[in-house]
Amino acid sequence: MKQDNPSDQKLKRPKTRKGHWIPVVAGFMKKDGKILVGQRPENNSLPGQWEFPGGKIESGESPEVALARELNEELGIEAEIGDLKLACSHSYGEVGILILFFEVLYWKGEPRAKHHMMLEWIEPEELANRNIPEANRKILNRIYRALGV
Ligand code: DGT
Repeated sequence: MKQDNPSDQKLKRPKTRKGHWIPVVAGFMKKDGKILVGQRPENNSLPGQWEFPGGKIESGESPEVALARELNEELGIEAEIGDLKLACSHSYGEVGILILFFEVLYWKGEPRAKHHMMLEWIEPEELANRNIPEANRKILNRIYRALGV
């Protein structure tokens, strides 16, 4: 009798599945006690919300490489990525995101808004008053702790 080969099973698995999870990286950049946030563009998801710079990890990238690439694309800087400070998950119905927040140790160049509507250095406490993604709002206390506030 023909046995099912486990690798055949794998091939049969559909590429897009309901309930899939997307890995995302974001950076904590600090300067003079302030943190850098960017306002998401109008033509994107979560338009106008204030986020930490970052984005989705692409196939084959380590989280650190993905974050350095995103910071280069979004801010035009060359950044050195430090430690993983925080991880959280958030479900938007059928799609979920897993966000890894890293400390950004140093960078070369002055951040420019190449992708965001606006960039701003803000006091960390100011995050509570901004329109921020629900994924961040629900862990704001953990974000403050990770930022050392
Ligand atoms: P693309 O190419 O338009 O899909 O954009 P990417 O790769 O720049 O990624 P993006 O920003 O659309 O995806 C990041 C997802 O994570 C998005 O659903 C928003 C969510 N998110 C929640 N909190 C944050 C945050 O603090 N920073 C960033 N960058 N994304 C966050």
